[in-house]
Amino acid sequence: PGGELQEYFDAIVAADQKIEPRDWMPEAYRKTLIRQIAQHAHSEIIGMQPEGNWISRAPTLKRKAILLAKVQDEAGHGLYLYAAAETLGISREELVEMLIEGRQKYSSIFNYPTLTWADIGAIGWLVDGAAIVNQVPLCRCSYGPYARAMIRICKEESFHQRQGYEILHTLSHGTPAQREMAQDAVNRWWYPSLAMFGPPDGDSTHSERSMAWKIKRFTNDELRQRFVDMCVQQAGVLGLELPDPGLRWNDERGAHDYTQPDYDELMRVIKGEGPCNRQRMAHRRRAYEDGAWVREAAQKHAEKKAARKHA
Ligand code: FAQ
Repeated sequence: PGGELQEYFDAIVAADQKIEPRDWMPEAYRKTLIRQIAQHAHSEIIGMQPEGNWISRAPTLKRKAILLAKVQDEAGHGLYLYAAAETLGISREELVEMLIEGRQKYSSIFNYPTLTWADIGAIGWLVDGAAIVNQVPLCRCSYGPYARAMIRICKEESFHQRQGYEILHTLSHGTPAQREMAQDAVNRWWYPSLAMFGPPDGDSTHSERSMAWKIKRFTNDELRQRFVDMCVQQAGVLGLELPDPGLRWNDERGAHDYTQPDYDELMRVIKGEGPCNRQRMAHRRRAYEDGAWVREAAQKHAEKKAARKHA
């Protein structure tokens, strides 16, 4: 329908160049990007909760400072991403409201509880690890503002992963009880981390279109496989086991065979029935309501300033 404009759009995508906010784009491309970037931004903000749970209980002052900085980084990632979504013609206010009203999603992974300090290690190693595997290809996404936000985010995400890896390494080389705590955390976070990559390719409704538009560069299953292969080697160095008896190297495929996560569980968690969905949303809503006076004050201040300028 776009005729010449559509042709120009297709040529930019085919040439691996970037679509920028003022370029013409198909409505469905815009919608998909808003959906994915918003979901990504919400994940960063909701993702602050499971870790925030441990800031006051981190075992040393140094670890507390590191965790505090990490959670602040996540707030920053959320802001870069909301800003990227805003370039598509939607306001931050609308996006936040859609989250609060449950009309937009956030990642399934943040609906699981952080029961021990080792969970902070497992989140850093596995959840941030999965996030990096998913996000490095997004640095080459066809939409400029999203791709550029991803470059900064991936750099910080690499620190986050090292931070988690180091926590687990310390615990797994500590007392038997600490080792056991590290192993227990890995046991609980492994399959939910695999599920972060989304449904298997056959059930992924958006993959085909998003790949054609070069928003996604690899399918959900391709990235999941890459993550498994990476973790096997790192688990060896950590001296921890991945909780999958079916995990073994397949010479023919040049990759590890592994047990798939429970995708029915993923669907239940996405629909709001995970262990912490209600708690996460209630907390987010409360924070939004508690912040109303700040937004109102900022608005009034901006209005006064503008009135003074025109006077
Ligand atoms: N959770 O057709 P597809 C982080 C939905 S990392 C919830 O395959 P698509 C860093 C999907 O939206 C986490 N929903 O979809 C951090 C769709 O539903 P819809 C955030 C999921 O988009 C670390 C339906 O299922 N990262 O925050 C999930 O092509 C530590 C069908 O799926 C990103 O968002 C799921 N796991 O592929 C922060 C990365 N999987 O919208 C704090 C960017 C699928 O039609 C602490 N996003 N769904 O109603 C992506 O790469 C993609 O959106 C995928 C899904 C790969 C997640």
